[in-house]
Amino acid sequence: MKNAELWFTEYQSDNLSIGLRINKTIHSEVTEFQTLDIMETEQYGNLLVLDGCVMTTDKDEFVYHEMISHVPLHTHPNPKRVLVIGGGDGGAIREIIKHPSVEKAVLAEIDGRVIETSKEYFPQIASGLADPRVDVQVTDGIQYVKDHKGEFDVILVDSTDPIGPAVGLFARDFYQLVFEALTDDGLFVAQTESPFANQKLISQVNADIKSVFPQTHMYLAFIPTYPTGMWSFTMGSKKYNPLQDQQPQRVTGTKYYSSDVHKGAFALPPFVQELIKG
Ligand code: AG3
Repeated sequence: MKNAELWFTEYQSDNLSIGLRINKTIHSEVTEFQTLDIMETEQYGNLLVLDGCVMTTDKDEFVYHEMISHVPLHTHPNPKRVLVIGGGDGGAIREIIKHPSVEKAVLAEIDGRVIETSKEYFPQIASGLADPRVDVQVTDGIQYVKDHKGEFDVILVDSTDPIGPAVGLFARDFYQLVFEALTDDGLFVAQTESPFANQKLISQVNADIKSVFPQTHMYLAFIPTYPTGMWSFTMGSKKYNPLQDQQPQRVTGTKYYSSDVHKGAFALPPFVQELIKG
């Protein structure tokens, strides 16, 4: 017989949960900002959990990290300076530095423990953090963008849900600061939750980004371990349009991203269009 049945459950809402069978808990701590747990799951390899929410797993992380990175980086014709806010596991950074044009990638993560434990237990995800072009800053992302006006071609907001340390990253004032931290033709992408589970939030975020950026575009990806599996990302852009200005694929070996997926990701089902039509 196998060992006793241990399950991790994320309660995604009052009425919804996801369960993953776990072999063991590898690490658990309460950091200055949140609870942090790492478990070994039967289905998806190692699992990173912050404040009870699935952040990433070894086996499906590629979807999220490729899609949050390669869509904006194949929209901008020549991205040189890129900033990631949050994203302490390093997955977005790993994808960003695959782009030959990138000269500098800054990670602004508020919780240094996420970075340290990811290096230890998710070495393939955190691998890019050691690259000489990468500047790791353990700092508040909001303060970081305030202090760096006009510096970045692309900014990615790889945050947790809008609770705890990430609340301020889902606010109009923050999008304004992101706008100001970008170059004149810059663009940004934020992870913006599930069109099934977070409808109000998506409508609000879309309206807020629209009020700051000349262009707002939403796209989708399928992420099996996130609430409902259907996940949205929202791009605010000063100049480039992700479809009209789409660049030929510059990175090889992607498992989810392709030029066709890039195009297709912006095709939104009518019920999703409805959420952002305001
Ligand atoms: N950032 C987005 C996680 C949101 C998932 N929400 C949830 N499980 N309720 C993930 C960080 C990956 N770099």
